[in-house]
Amino acid sequence: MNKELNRKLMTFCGKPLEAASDEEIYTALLNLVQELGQKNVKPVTGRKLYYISAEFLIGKLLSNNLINLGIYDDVREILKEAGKNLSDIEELEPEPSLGNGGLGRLAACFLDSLATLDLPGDGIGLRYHCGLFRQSFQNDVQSEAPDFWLTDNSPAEKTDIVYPVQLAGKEYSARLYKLKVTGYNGRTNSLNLFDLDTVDESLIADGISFDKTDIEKNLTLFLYPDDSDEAGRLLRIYQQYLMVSAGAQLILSECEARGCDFHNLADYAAIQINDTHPSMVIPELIRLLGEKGIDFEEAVQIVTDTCAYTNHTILAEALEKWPRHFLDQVVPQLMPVIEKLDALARTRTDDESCAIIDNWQVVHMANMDIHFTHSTNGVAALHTQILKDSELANFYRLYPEKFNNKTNGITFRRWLLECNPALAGEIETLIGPGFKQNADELEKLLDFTEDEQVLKQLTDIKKANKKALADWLYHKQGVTINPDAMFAIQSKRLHEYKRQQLNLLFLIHQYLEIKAGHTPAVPLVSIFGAKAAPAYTIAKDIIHALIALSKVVAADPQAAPWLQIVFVENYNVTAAEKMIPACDLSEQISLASKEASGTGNMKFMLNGALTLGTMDGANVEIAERVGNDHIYIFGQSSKQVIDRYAKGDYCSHDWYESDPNIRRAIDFLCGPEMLKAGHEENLSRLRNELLHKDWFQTLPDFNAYLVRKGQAMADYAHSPQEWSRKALVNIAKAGFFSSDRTIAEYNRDIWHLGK
Ligand code: Z16
Repeated sequence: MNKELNRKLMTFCGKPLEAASDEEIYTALLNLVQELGQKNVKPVTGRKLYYISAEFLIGKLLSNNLINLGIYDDVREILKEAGKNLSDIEELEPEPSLGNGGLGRLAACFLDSLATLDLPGDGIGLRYHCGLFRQSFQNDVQSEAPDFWLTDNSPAEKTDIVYPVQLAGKEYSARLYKLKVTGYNGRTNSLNLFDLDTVDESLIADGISFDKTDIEKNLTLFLYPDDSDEAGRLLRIYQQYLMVSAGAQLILSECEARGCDFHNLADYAAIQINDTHPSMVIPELIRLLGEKGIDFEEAVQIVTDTCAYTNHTILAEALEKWPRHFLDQVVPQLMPVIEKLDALARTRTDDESCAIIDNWQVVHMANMDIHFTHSTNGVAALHTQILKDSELANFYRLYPEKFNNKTNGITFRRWLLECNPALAGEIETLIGPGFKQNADELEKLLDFTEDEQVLKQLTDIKKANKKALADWLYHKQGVTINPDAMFAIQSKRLHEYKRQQLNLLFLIHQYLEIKAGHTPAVPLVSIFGAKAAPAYTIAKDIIHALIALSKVVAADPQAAPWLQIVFVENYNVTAAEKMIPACDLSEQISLASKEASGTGNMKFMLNGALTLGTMDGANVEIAERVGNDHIYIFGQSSKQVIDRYAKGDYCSHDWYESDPNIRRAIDFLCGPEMLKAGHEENLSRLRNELLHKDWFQTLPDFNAYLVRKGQAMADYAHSPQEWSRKALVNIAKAGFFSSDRTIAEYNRDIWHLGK
């Protein structure tokens, strides 16, 4: 194998490896991976899945492909013999950040698991020219720049396949690009990405702003352009329709080629609608089936049997609704269909809250999904329960049989084998390689919970990962952190419901306690990674406050040895792969009921961090599996939160008045030290928000958070061995959170692929 590989690489390089540059080797490796992946393309029989999603946060592909093809170690050795370093070559690869966060990364994990489980399942999405913006801190405030990822040897291959798409009455040509997705010991599927040939990157002006009216040139420039003005919101509808119309045409033509006569579409295709962004695929398919001569009623049945919908949030702002005149303008050809669907839905219920077009002429995409698909699922047990009990209770009464739960998962290939080879190697030594394909085998690790040598080994691996993170941070940002400290990490999108501000208040409290002579049980390095939506002012203020606080603490010789705060710039998949293996304490502190699932929580657990979290999303299922002695749970329950919202009498100012710790921390935000380190405008806006609004009930959970985090720090300091034992239990119990399990459940209950 080694010889053959070596020869192949040299052929692709056109010269001996020793003489090739890292760029040339990178291109050669891409070719190699593509050629080998191609061999695993398999014919499709029976039903095939199309996972339609506005986001696929795939991250770098090279290493992942090498691992899934089983040649990572061989390639690394061959390069090493030639004096080359595979990680230098990995550095060259641009990261495709075609997603915002959890939803996009979930889609990428699902593609990996589909291919690994040998299931026929492709993705359909958009070929954005720039992924999520590149974040930097200018004057300690977030600034956004475009993130071009398409290089000359982009792995997404251009095809000759082009579909016509009507936007605002004008015809455009959507071109298909194909990115191969190779599973671990599995098959190769495709991620189908659509784009217009006419899109013009030179349109991008200052930062990430551009002329939003010139559709032909701007349609796929960015992932989710700023939607704070009307032109931006319209652009989002243009993007979505390009994706679903081209996607629907692709699905119909592939099925027809396999013998489908369209009446039996549901025997050939299963379509999963990821949040409401692809919802227009429902009326679009009905419209296209109409063109093939199928009447409305039958088309509705076909589409309902083919499509299923996943809900990823209960936050109202994320459930898309469009003023009807937007749709009239962009997709007039869909409006007659949507009107008929609305009329049909109204024959099934007279509950106004279930209408598709409401009395104010607003079109509710999620309502259309639930009426006209056969399955609606939530993404964690608690989330699905809340959908049934409150958010979608009216729909649950109407269609109880449609509702089901599919708890999220993550691919262990990227989030263990690739990002933490030392831990993966140790696990393999202990229990053999079976866990790579059957994650439940991780439970065999429970045999070692009393084995001191194994526990020590785990501690050493964590320590080495912490040193590697410290080195990486030093090179990237010039900060020096203490690898002997406890590392607590909160990395996820910046949002008030995720409550980075609660962590901020804790850190202020901790600083003030140190100043008062109360040193903590262990030095703490508190690490953040988070991007804020460009128009989300308070989120940007929270970033600013954390950076200002980090400067205050770093400049204080009394506090600096005990507390360090680091905000990692431009958090993305690549950064996550460095940070997660180095974490001791995983911060999952959303307001109970608000985080639908979370998937970072699973990645940290798998890499041997203990969770400090609320009873929210999948944290609940983590707690259930590891038991209360192996997780730090705190705060209000989702029921208490929902009741408090229902009563409507939460007043953060009362908490400020009655609790001296809260008052001290909030006042510090605008005290002299912070004003010297930061900007008054940002800091006082944040203080006012906490004092007078605090929509996500930070203050009622403040003391419980203090106590629980203090306890975690004391435990960590008290016995490294006991901490390591708890970490081992977490790893052993992580098997359930493999996306292989999630995909197997979708297939069993919803898709029935290949049948
Ligand atoms: C997103 O990332 C999520 C939900 C949503 O409606 C839109 C986007 Cl872009 C996230 C949830 O917040 C998170 O709890 C969940 O784990 C993730 O989707 C995957 O389901």
